[in-house]
Amino acid sequence: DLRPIARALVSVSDKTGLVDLASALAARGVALVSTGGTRKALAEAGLPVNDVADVTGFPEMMDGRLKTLHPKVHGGLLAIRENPEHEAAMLAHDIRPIDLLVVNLYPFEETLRAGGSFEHCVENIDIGGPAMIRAAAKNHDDVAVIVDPEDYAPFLAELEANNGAATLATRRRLAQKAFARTAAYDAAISNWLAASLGEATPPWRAFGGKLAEPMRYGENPHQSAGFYLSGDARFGVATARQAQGKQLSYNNVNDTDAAYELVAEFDPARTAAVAIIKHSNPCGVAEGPSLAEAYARALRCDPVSAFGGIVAFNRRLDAAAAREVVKIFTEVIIAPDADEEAIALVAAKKNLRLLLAGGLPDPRARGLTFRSVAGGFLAQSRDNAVVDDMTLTVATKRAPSERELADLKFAFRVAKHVKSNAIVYARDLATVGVGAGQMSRVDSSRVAAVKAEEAAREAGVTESFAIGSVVASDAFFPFPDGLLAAASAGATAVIQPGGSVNDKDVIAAADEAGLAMVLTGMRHFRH
Ligand code: 93A
Repeated sequence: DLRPIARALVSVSDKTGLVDLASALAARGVALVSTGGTRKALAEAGLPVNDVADVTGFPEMMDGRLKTLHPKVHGGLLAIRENPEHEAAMLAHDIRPIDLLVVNLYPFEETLRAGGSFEHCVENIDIGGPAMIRAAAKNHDDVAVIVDPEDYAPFLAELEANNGAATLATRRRLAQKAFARTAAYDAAISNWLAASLGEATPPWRAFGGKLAEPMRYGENPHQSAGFYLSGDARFGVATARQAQGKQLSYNNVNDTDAAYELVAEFDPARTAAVAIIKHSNPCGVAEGPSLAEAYARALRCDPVSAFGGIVAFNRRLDAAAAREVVKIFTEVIIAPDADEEAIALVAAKKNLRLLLAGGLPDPRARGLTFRSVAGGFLAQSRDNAVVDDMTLTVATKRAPSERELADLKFAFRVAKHVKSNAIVYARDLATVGVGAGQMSRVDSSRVAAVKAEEAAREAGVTESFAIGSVVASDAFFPFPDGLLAAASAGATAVIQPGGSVNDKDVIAAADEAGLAMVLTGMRHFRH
């Protein structure tokens, strides 16, 4: 049985919607109590309202710093209604219950935004308001608390539907919102004080971040940085431990993350796989019968760029693979685990960092990713789409051969982890040319083709590695040019999302060039 609201304390700085709310409450016979400015606004609207000073027996004093901080107010908010002891205390001290609290706080954030002086900001720190809000929210079993004018109308509708009472579900929801408001309010005050003390308040505090590792510097030496653990499983849980090597840098962590997310696309139960990353883009990815062989094939794609790279393995690192990796300067190795012998081989390179993650991330796992923008941040769900789950449609007259199809899937898997515009040439389950981060898709196609030629030259082969390859594009070809560039470089099959208004022309051009083309219906932009 819900008790109708009989008495409300209303104390608001933002008077939006105040008179409408109070009129509706008064019409229901709710007795109103208010602080100075609020009381004045209600009296001017012709509404019956009591002054809180008459309730407390104290005048507002000290520039309004003391208005509601009194047992007659807080007792009325905190008393448990069906508790004999509380009831006795109320009786003994002439405390009357308050069933509804409507408060919005001194505009501290607005004062700050308007560039108020230090003293003016201090004066706008509300003390009595948050105290009442927290009291009422704690006692939401008996009291409803409203901190946002947006909630007035729905609340009145609720009273209408429940004979003047609010349901427990509503009171609990309002209590949650009330605590969120006081938490945000106090955070704004503490951030402002920290800034005034010359301490930067890191925004990751907002995510409950915990400093895992301070870094010497950020992306560049003049930037400061740290690696934080999010403290919220929705952002993923970092498990890697550093087995050896010097301190990780900001770029190391960023690139290692990219490397490991990419190699995790390859199920270790099916195949060994290796990814070599530079500046967060892969410069070589390959599957193989063993990690050592996969590494050799990945390295062949762009041995020049691989220098100083990050190497990720999808299986426990063995000695044969470790022996190959230490031959060239490498910044970081990451793997789920490592053999004793492999660890010893890596240990011979004092600076080389070895991270053991314990497991692989699940590419299909849901999660959130963030990026900062001026004045805020963007959040989005993780790109957890996997080519094996996509419906591939053959768009051309020629369907890909079995071998081409395997390479197409491989290439699309890799393209997901290449910055857009992404073009990936692959042959025999290894990348042979990667075009990343170009502003036009046709440029990415050209870059990837050049890379495939250079890789062949490095290997002492005259024919471009692109010949007989397949090509993946992270998004549709808007025109036939990019596709034709791939065909003339030597690719025989194409995988891309499709969905361009020019698909017809692009498909016709593919047919003309004898290409087999499959559409995924899903794109993998990555910026
Ligand atoms: O200065 S306070 O922290 N001291 C108080 O006891 C107190 N009680 C309510 N500020 C206090 N308030 C705040 O006054 C409320 O949170 C509200 O923002 C404001 C309403 O004042 P008025 O009704 O005079 O406009």
